[in-house]
Amino acid sequence: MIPLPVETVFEGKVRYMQIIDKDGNTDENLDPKLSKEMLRRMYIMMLVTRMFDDKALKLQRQGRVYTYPPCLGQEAAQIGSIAALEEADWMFPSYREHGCYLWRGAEMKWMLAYLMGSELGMKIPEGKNNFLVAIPIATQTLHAVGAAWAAKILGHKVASIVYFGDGATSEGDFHEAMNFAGVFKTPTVFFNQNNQWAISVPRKKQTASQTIAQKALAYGFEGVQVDGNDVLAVYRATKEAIDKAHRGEGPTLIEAITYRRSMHTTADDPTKYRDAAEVKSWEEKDPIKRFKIYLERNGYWSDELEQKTVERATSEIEKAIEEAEALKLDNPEDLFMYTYSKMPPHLVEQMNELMEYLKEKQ
Ligand SMILES: Cc1ncc(C[n+]2csc(CCOP(=O)(O)OP(=O)(O)O)c2C)c(N)n1
Ligand SMILES: [Mg+2]
Repeated sequence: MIPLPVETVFEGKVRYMQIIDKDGNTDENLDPKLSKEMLRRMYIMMLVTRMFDDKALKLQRQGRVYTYPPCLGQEAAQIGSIAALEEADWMFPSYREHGCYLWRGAEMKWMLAYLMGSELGMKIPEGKNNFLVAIPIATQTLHAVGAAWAAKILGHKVASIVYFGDGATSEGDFHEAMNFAGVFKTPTVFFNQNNQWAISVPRKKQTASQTIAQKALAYGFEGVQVDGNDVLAVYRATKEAIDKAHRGEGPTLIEAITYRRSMHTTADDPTKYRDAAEVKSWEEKDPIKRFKIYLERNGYWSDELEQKTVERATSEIEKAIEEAEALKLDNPEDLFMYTYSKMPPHLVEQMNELMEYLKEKQ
């Protein structure tokens, strides 16, 4: 057989990383040995994310916030990855990354204001390199590659991380972004939260690819699988990818294997399409429980600290709700503003019609 030209030989592989298993046992060689303060901060933020999530869901059920996408079970994937960023790195979220926003200093009051229908809630604090929530699936992957490419051209040591789901990997935007990132070696970390479902479409029907991580190989860069419910493994994989991006060595795709334990959004009923037993099996791999065992074994956590954290977070959340609800959020005209410098007549007509209707309803 005539040998292939060297540049066409393919020897791709995807590695898988886990550090804490489901019973809290640790792989000593891989443990990133973070400081007690950092580990505590990560645990606290995972707990706060879960409490915020639980409360937001309840508020939606009471008609006090609109549609809400829960992140129950994905706390390690979110906090482990975002904790690996430097302040100057850019974050491009989808709509489920409440934990990432909290870690990056977003105020709950504004996060809730957004969920209550105010665009004010999406005002990013000055100097924070956080991007806005992206509802159109996978569009943010292109933004993240663009920002990373700009940083590279400017010679800034800044990377971008982009969050997206398993379903997003079927979108054209994702493939364009991956291709661009590979060709231009942009400092981008593609962070996939493979939570096994895209609304009611299971992962198996989403792609014939055995893993999501291996998609990176086709675009000429590394793909890694990580236990997405293991906060230390997520941290380590992301830190390696961010460091690599900072060194100018190009992009990485991380597939964090996790599970969306709650509904897709509050507009969805998952009991119609998935087994309760499947959900139960993922409860046993709960990311918070596992990390707590690790911390307790190292003497870094106690019931007293847990109680204090819960008390503090409860009052923080209650205060944020009060403040968000006190904001004047009702400017229905805003629906029609800000797209055109001069509003076209059909929009003026629709706006007037809505305002008439609301006046009559009062
Ligand atoms: C371009 C586009 N098509 C369809 C939708 C409707 N939609 C909203 S979420 C979603 C599923 C996304 O699943 P996945 O990427 O796995 O993310 P997850 O919600 O599981 O975090 C779809 C199809 C959308 N928002 N944008
Ligand atoms: Mg999904």
